[in-house]
Amino acid sequence: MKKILSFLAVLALGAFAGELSIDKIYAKAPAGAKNGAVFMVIKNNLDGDIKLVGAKSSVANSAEIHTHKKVDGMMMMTQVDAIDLPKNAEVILAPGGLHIMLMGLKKPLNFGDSIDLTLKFSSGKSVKIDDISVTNGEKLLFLEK
Ligand SMILES: [Cu+2]
Repeated sequence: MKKILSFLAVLALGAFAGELSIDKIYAKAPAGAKNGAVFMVIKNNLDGDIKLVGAKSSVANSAEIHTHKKVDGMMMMTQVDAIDLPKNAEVILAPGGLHIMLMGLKKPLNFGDSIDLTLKFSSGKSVKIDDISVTNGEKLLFLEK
């Protein structure tokens, strides 16, 4: 039986009716790495569009929103200002694509650790998520339902 990152946060954000759900959230950091990454699926069931505009975690000096872009035939990570979360859309943050980068880990993340992450949205609201599992990610079938 596979170990699955089970986590579901349902968030009511600001003036919008409805909710934003965050599912399948997990963190990953190679052994000894200075930086880590957090992945998740965000579904916008709010009445309007919203953006994810920032993040922070107590385990890292800062957190940035990253994506991957092909530069000279190689996939490179680049920072972006925000992630658009259109109404009714499901946005996937996954290895090789969008992710939250934990910059400057204060201590190494180990398999089985839990970390926190605060997500900041364009509505001005922030949401803190605790107990995000650290996995090595390798066996993770991220899109498995
Ligand atoms: Cu990154």
